[in-house]
Amino acid sequence: MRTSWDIFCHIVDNYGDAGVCWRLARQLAAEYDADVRIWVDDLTTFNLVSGGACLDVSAELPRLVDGVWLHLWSTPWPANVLPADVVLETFACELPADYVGAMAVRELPSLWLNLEYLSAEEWVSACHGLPSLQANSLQKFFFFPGFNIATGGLLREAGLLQRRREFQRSASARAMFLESIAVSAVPGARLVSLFCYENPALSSWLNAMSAGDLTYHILVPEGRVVPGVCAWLGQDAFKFARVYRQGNVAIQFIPFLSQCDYDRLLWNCDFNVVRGEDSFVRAQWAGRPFLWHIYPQQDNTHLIKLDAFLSSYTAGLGVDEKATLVARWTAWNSGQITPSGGGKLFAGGVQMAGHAEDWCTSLESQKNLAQSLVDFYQNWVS
Ligand code: TRH
Repeated sequence: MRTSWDIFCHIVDNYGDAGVCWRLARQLAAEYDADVRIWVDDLTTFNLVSGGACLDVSAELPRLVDGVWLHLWSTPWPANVLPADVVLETFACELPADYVGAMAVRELPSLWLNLEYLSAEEWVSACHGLPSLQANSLQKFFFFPGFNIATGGLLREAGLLQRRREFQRSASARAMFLESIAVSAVPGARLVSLFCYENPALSSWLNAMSAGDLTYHILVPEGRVVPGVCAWLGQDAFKFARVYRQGNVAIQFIPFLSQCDYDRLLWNCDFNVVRGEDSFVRAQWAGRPFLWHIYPQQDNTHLIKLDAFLSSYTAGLGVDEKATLVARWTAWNSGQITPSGGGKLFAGGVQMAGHAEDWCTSLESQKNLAQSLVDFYQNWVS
């Protein structure tokens, strides 16, 4: 019997909530023969991230897309929905009360999991998989993605790294991809993708790169950093495909890509600036040096998360490389001007490129998040 899954996705802001849920839903359906429904409360954002899964957002739902039933999470909650075997409440979104009530009265109650935010902090391993008793006698389990085997792991589709490595070995595949997004690489330039939040220090970093001795070709997908980049270029607006030059920096704006194409962009670039959660993970699977713009939180609590990741990520680096990387990531995330040597910021260097691949390989031996969820359910049932 196929296991049924309901994934509840409340889109708080940006694209990460939709990005994580959609990726996971498709993987469960494609690789684990699961019957998956995804309940989404903001179809416009979801549409963008899912590459147009519901193109006409007003069209009738539910609809089967990539093996997943896409539903609108509407209020009031429809009375006739029977809960699934496994219920994923993502990022602490609150499930409809009627649905929770129905979970409790199933013959075998649903397994209720709260899929948490990603963090490398130490306490995560201790809390992963812990139950919390709810008012209706159901248990809710905290499920933490993470970077070690005591956590639920990271989202990683079957064969992803093999596809990535083949792509990176094939000059023609890389060239064809760039052509498909109307980018012609500037000869001799380091290719960089820039997907981050607004940053008061952006212009100081771009100044340093443009005055440095390396050449950069920076690709900027549509998003929150675009106005800052336009301001640095002295442009009120931008045109896709046009190459804007300033000193040693060439900049091109590109449309928001499908998740698959965004992966290829990361694989193609020598250096990636990523943010939030999902693009941060995909940059690690790309095996290329990167800079993480962490999602800013109140009272700078995000800096604790940043330090936790840095201490794992830099563990295999030499003292100097570690100090440089930590200084740059911390400065970027604190909105400070680029530390000295900023012109080489995105170069990475051979050593950093090797480190990024080693890090990816070390994570590869971990169970992926979808598999961990499936195993958790199997253990719970038995
Ligand atoms: O967009 P993000 O900042 O998202 C989130 C949310 O803010 C969320 O509330 C918060 O909890 C979380 O960060 C930490 O960054 P993220 O997570 O990287 O999500 C971006 C998604 O967009 C990811 O799935 C990749 C995808 N993407 C594309 O599909 N195409 C693109 O061209 C780009 C640039 C991104």
